[in-house]
Order: sequence, then C-alpha cells, then structure tokens
Amino acid sequence: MGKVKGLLFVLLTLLFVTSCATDKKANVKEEFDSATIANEGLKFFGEKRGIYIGTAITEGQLNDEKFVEIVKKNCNYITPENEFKWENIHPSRKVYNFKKTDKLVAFAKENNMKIRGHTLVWHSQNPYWIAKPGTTAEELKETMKVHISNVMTYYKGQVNDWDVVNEAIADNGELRESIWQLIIGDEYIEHAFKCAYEADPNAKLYINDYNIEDINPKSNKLYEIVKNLVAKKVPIHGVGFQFHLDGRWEPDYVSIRANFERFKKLGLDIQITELDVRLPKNYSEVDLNRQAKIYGELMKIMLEVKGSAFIMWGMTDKYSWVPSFFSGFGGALIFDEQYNPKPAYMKLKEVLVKSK
Ligand code: 9MR
Repeated sequence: MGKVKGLLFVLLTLLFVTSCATDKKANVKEEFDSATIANEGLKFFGEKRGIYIGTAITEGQLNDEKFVEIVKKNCNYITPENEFKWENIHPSRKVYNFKKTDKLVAFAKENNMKIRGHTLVWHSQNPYWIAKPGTTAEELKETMKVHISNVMTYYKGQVNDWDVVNEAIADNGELRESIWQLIIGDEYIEHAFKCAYEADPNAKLYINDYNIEDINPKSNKLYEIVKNLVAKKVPIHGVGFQFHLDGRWEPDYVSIRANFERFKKLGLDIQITELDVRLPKNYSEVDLNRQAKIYGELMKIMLEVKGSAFIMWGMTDKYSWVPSFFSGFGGALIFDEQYNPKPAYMKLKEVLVKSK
C-alpha cells in the first residue's frame, strides 16, 4: 500500500510540475502578442519592466514632427540637452531665461513624460559673471545657492530629477579643478546638494559623470565622494552614469554590474543618463551588431540592478553631438539619420520583451 501511495505521489507531483511548466510557457507566449511587439515602442515595454526610457532633446527639435513622433512612441522621459545649463537659463545675474525650458517642460507634461534638470553645477557652459578674480568662497557659494534655489523653485513639482553636480571628477581620478572647486574647495559638492534639497525637498538629486561606468580610478573616486556624502547624511539620491561609449569594442559588463551594485548598496538609485555608442562613420554590419549587443547588455544589467532610467543622448543619428566632437565617428544612436530603426533598437525591444 505504502509503495502504491508513494508511486501515486510521485506521479501527481510530476503531473503538477509538468502542468506548471506548460502554464508558464503559455504565459510567456501570451504576455505580448506579435502585433503588440511589432507596433509598440520601447516605452510600452519599459513601463512593464519598471524602467523609464529616455532621450536627450532640444527645444528646436520639438519642431521636427517625425522626430517628435519617435520620441512620443518610445520615451517617457526626456533630458533637455542644453537648455537647463547655466549660461542658457541664467545668462546674467538678474536674468533668467525660462522660455525654452518652459516649452520642454510643457511637452513632457502633455505627453506624461518625466523630465530631468540637466544640470545645476558644472565646470562647463557657465557665464563669465559667475566669478571674477577676487571672488570669495562665500560669494560663490551664495551665487550657487541663489541659482539652484531660483531654478528649482520655478520648476518645483514639474521637474523631479536633477543633475545637481555634473562631471566633478577629472579624467585622472582627482577632483576636477573647476571654478567651484578652485574657489570654494572640495565641499562645493556638499553645498550644492544641500541647496538643492532646501529648494525642493521632494526632488531626486543626482551626481552625474562620464567614464565612471565600470570600476576604475575615476569611479573609485566618485564612490569615495558619494560614500562620504551618504555617511554625512547629505541629501543625495542617485548616480547618473553617462555612458558615452566607443562602440569599436564591448565594455566590461561584469565590472559595470559590480560598479552599479556597490553604489546601490549605499542606498542610491542607478540611472544611465546619456548613453550613446559611437562607431566609425563608415561602419559595417558587424559594427552595428556589436553596437546592438552593447545597448542590449546594458539594458539587461539595468533591469537586473533595478535601475530607474535608461536615457540615451538622442534618438537619431541626425541629431547627435558625436560627429562634431569625435572626428570620423558617428552612428551612435538607435535610429539612423533617416529615422530608420537600427539593430540596437530591435535589440533593446527584444531584451525588454523577453526579460520578465
Ligand atoms: O550634447 C551637448 C552638446 O550639444 C553641447 O554642445 C555640449 C557642450 O558642452 O554638451 C553636450 O552634452 C554633454 C552633457 O551636457 C554632459 N555630458 C557630456 C555631453 C556630451 O558632451
């Protein structure tokens, strides 16, 4: 009798396991039908997976209907490429220019998109009036505070994510000698975050940089700075990893994942903020496939570490900073200059569809 019972138990278990497996298979198959996969853009699948899909955009590009169509279909997050930068939004001490940022904020609102304030404190694109020979640390701290306070207050409740400090670390892994660092000292970073929190306690505050993607001297320095800020309870919520990559080779995915994990362990959000993968201008199919793999692997890592946003530095190769900064390079984005989706677009969709 015992034997029969035992056999019955084994049989029933087997039946249960097999039926679950079949159910699971059926579920996977049914999650999206082929029409959905073909017709929906990246943001649809991003929403299902809990990650924002974003692009850099300029106010001028809002006039390009075709481009706007691509953005609306694929993105639920935008980063104005230059409009929030100090020289544009606050060109002289008493003058703020919110015209272009207002248009982009309105566009984001109309289309249910998040929008990033890029950026409050940076070494580049600053107007000359900010500092002159003899400007003291206290004066410059006040200038920074007034700027942060006015810009963030103006957009309170409309712009939630801010790159409070951008590119604070030099390529040699030391703090960059910007006007902020030279006049105020290293504590300018802490000051900036405190001012931002004071201006809008509900905003999400990020430190953003390039070449900090994997574990290297620059990301080690950033880690040290951020760990210190967290220990001192300075209000910082996340790290923006820019990811301006050279697509002739693949990055070290293992190191990128480990790097993300260590920042996550500090309790911080992870975002990819400016991804592009540049190729030699006369790129081949092999290059395009490698580029697609890079985009796809990065998306996989972001989904694994539960990063909150995957933002690309543009959507189409027609509008990209790459050709003017890297001579002989281009093709860095997921749509070509004629707005055709490239293998990288397909790969991102595939990863988002499959990674349940
Ligand atoms: O894409 C931006 C380009 O249009 C500007 O001329 C340039 C000026 O510095 O900034 C570019 O964006 C940068 C971003 O603000 C910060 N990270 C690096 C980006 C590419 O240079």
